[in-house]
Amino acid sequence: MHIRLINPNTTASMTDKIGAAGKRVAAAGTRISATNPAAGPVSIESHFDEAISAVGVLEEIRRGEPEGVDAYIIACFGDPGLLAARELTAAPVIGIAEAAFHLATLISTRFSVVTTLGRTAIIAEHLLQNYGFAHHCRKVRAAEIPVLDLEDDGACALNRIIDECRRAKAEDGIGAIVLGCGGMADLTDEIREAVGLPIVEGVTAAVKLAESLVSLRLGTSKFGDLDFPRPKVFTGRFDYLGS
Ligand code: 2AL
Repeated sequence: MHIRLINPNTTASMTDKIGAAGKRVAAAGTRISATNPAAGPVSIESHFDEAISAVGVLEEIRRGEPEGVDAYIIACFGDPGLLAARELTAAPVIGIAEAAFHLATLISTRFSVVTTLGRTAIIAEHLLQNYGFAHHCRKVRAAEIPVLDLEDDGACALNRIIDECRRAKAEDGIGAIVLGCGGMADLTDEIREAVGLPIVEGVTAAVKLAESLVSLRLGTSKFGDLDFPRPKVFTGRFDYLGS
């Protein structure tokens, strides 16, 4: 089976890291490919960044369809464009935040999220509410790391994340921690060892969920709101999206 990881930001080094993390956990026989949009923000850390990146995600889904991709993963913790992406394909589409939340509830009764910037904590909080996980999550914490520092300043960023995870363990009354950024996909083992709690990371969680859905022949339902969009004309620079 072919799983396509879509990094919604345009930083190729992060796309490579996300692809490598997916390959590390993929089953024999699973092909992992990783892409990012050609245009858009280099990192996603605001509602504006998310809205722009969602268009890039949808373009990547459209590119994947003729290639016969079996499942897609949206590898940014805001899950930008998730429901719209599901409309464009009959394959499963999984966001890394929803994947991590689902797995965290299977191994703990309460978890906290450790994300990048305090400013983006609200995005995770909205997702927890929308997905129905809010009462499983004690706290969304921020290590106050800009996303691209995960690329440029790995050691310092790792220490700050570990410190925040240790505070979560000491103060939140939790059994597990969810890492709140696709750019943290390579840090899970070091954080788990340093903190001594189960650490749920979204890219790897989503790969294993995608493999499960494809094995079970479960794709996005085309009955109801996730059916393919109704054919219509798109005007101006979006005319290529019309049919
Ligand atoms: C993210 C993420 O996962 N990738 C990105 O560019 N921004 N979200 C986050 N909260 O840091």
